[in-house]
Amino acid sequence: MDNRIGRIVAGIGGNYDVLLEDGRILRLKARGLFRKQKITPLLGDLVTVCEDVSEDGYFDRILERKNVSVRPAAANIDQMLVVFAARYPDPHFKLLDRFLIECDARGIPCLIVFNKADLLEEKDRAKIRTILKSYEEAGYRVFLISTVDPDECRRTKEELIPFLSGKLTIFAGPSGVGKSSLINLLIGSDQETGILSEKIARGKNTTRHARLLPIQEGDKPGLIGDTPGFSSFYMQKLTEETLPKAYPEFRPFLGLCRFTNCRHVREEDCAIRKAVSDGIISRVRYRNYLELLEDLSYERK
Ligand SMILES: Nc1nc2c(ncn2[C@@H]2O[C@H](COP(=O)(O)OP(=O)(O)OP(=O)(O)O)[C@@H](O)[C@H]2O)c(=O)[nH]1
Ligand SMILES: [Mg+2]
Ligand SMILES: [Zn+2]
Repeated sequence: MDNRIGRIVAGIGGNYDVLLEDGRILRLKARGLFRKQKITPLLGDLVTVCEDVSEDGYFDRILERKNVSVRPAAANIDQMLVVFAARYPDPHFKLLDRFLIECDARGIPCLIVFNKADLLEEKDRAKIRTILKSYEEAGYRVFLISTVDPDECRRTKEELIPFLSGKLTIFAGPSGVGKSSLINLLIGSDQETGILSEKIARGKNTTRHARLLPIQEGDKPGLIGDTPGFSSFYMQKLTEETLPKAYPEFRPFLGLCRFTNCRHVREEDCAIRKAVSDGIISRVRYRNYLELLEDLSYERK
């Protein structure tokens, strides 16, 4: 019998595909104490594998997790690559902020990708660039890419691959934005992709199950996770009080408002509002903040 560490790369109806260091993938069952403790194995979990030739293989221990994300559910993530379409479906910035904030609270860094740049008309392009800049100023890496235009494809690969090398990266974002298309472009795989329903420009949830795939390009091998699209995002780790701190570009101004309990909405001598009108904090991000604040006070009621 053999005992070693592997990583869960997929879960399929009670079985798990586990990637070993030598590159083999075994389909295993879960055994062991963690099941009594109601701990569900997650994508990305490191497990101790028992490969028994006389029996089906299994794993019996889950190693301590570095972090956990809820949607998509995964563990030990080095970073999220959150994908939105620049158009079709139009980007939903509040949803993006919800996602970024929850990841920040969980200690998971995020890269932001806007796909389908080929669909932008000249005037939209300028608009989206301004918005992208506001995310860059907030400290995020932002990429505007396309998976169909050949020149853009080459550039996309060149730009993204160095960031994926040696890491476990989960691709997340709404349905139909091109997560699977991008993964196919990056690793030449054959993930199923789906057309959008025309009327509402919404994806049809083509990817049903999350799976981690090896990416060999770059300096070191990495893993990238294709996941089903989401349409909403519930922030478990956030309250009205902690929301302002969740905006990195707000942090230098917190504590400078006239009122210590300032919510930065309509209060006088508000340092955040001043930074917005001075052009230091972007209006897009501030507007998202106001909407999220409203959502949170509504969710609390
Ligand atoms: N014009 C254009 N279309 C794209 C681009 N990338 C993907 N698409 C199209 O967008 C549609 C959805 O792509 P998918 O890759 O299936 O999207 P997904 O994010 O994996 O969607 P789910 O699996 O449902 O979450 C497909 O029809 C793709 O051909 C792009 O860069 N430009
Ligand atoms: Mg997909
Ligand atoms: Zn204020």
